[in-house]
Amino acid sequence: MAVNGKVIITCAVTGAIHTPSMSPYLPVTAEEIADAAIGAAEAGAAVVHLHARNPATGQPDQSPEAFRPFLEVIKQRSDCVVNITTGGAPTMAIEERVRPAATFKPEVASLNMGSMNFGLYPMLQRQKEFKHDWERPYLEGSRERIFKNTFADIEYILSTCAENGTRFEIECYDIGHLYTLSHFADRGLVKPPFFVQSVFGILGGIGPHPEDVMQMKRTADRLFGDQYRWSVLGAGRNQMPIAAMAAAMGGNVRVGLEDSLWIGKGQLAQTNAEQVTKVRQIIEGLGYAAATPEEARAILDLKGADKVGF
Ligand code: KMH
Ligand code: ZN
Repeated sequence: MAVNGKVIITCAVTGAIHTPSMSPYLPVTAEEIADAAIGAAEAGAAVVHLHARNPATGQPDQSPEAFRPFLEVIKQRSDCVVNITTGGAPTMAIEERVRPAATFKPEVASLNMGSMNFGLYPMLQRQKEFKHDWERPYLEGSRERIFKNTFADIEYILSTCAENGTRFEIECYDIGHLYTLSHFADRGLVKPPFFVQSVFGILGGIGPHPEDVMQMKRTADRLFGDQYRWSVLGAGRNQMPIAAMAAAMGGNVRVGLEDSLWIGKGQLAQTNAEQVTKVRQIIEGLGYAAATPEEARAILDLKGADKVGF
């Protein structure tokens, strides 16, 4: 499935799962996010998946104004594919979540394929001290919070971005989400090739067992045949094992501090680029090569960096 032996590495540099007290290396300011994205691209990531944070508190911030400064810098300094989150954070309303993608019309935006529990609270077991007031309630609140992505929410994102030529990183946290994608494909609301990002190891979604990875791929193969491009991400300590498993099966991979703060057991990653370098070594060890941004654009049928709104 790796097209011409090329594997697309996506790097998700900060996200909305981890909080600043968990790692001093988590990018927070626009400058840190831009540097992290550019460093990841230089290390071999063809795609950077981006969230924004409040520079003072590190709280997820989905205002277009928070995205603009790093989008402009990344565009000046790198030809990587920019992918803007529409997931934002589970605390946000759908109208707020779609605004950066609607405003900046990126080549790729994320699209989450189902409502689910999204358990961040187990991280409270190792994180006892917090720098900012919002962090503990944010993690604690995930016990009863739903990451809401109803059919209407998905339709709302698709229709809001419909005229922009943006394609989607379709986040599937369970087998059922593949069937939801199939439903939207049948209705003609998403067009192939589908960039399916299968997510393993989030508490509330499918687990990280090799059988889970296999079943995700088998089901996607059956539903979409050659009409999709498969990518995986493993949360936390599952990041590299899942990437290795999927790369060996011809899949594409996602790494980055959004998904895991670690580079080894008990060892924090100091940069996103470190994780990209590590996964690139795995890919090259298997006899594949990291796709360049231009190769990724061809594989995913993207509109091109000259057609974005930033
Ligand atoms: N945080 C990841 C598990 C999004 O931004 O739309 C999935 C994600 C969601 O990246
Ligand atoms: Zn994300």
